[in-house]
Amino acid sequence: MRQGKARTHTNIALIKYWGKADQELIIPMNSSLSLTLDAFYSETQVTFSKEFTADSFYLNGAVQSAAENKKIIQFLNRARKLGKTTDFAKVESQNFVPTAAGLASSASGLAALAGACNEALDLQMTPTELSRFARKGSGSACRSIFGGFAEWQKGDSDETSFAVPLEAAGWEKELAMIFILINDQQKDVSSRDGMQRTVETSVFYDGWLKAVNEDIETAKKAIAQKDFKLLGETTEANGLKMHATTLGAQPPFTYWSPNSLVAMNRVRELRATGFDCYFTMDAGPNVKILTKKNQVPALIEELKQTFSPEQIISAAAGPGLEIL
Ligand code: FM0
Repeated sequence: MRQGKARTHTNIALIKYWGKADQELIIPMNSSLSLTLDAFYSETQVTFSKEFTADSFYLNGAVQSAAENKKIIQFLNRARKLGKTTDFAKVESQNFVPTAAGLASSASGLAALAGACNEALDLQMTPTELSRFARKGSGSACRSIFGGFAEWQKGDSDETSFAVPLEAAGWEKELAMIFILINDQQKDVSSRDGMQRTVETSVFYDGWLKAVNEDIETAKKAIAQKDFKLLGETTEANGLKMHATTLGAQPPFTYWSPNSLVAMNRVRELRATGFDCYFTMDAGPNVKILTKKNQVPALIEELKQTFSPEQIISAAAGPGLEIL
């Protein structure tokens, strides 16, 4: 029996990954840039044993269905190949999310599984190799190997597509992200399906590709210069461009719900009154607000006029992969 356990934190993209050039290896169409957070994380233990007769996957103690197992089993197959074993595995994962709010993340889950497999099978991967490995489980997972800011450099092959940490001289510690949880719409198009549909059918996808490289460069410049306004404006605009592509897909779709728009408008209003705050959204209705840590208490007070306290969660920059 061989066992490994790891913890990784969720990351939120400021410049989004949206579209795959290679479905099997998860090579993206564009580079992306994220901030790893401290508030949400996964702890995953994997056990490989000759005694098991099948792979199994438990999330927060509950056995998962075949559909949820698919991603995990495909990933375990890659791990077995690298570790030259045919043993089945038991994966036990805990998601630490402040509320049951649909923030369970494949990014932190698959990154933790990559770290756990590395330990269990003694694969001795470097952080770069772990990022490549995690990428093949879920694209955004490759960025959660690192703390703080990370850039997933798209590359054009398995070898060249991985995340790198972005040095910010500690600036990330001054930043925060406030989550506004919007629960009024079921997530009915997964990020995986949504991005594929967009790449294949959206008449706006070319516009996305045209814009995103420049957004990455601008965001990196903003980080290097500790220019919050530039980083915020670039983040907000990039997220809106990603979401615009979904409206041009066939069939069209959107991740926005009425209350997402309420939250976005609130952020614009608060900005007009002097707060440093910008929003972004992923493949669901929640709105995430990039701000400065020292403005979080006052911002939360303001947000409570529109949203209930349970809908508001704040996070600061978090660490990279930890072996447990
Ligand atoms: O995180 O098909 O990693 O850059 O969150 O598993 O590779 O779940 F909503 C946009 C994340 C997509 C942007 O997609 O997809 C981002 C998104 P997979 P993911």
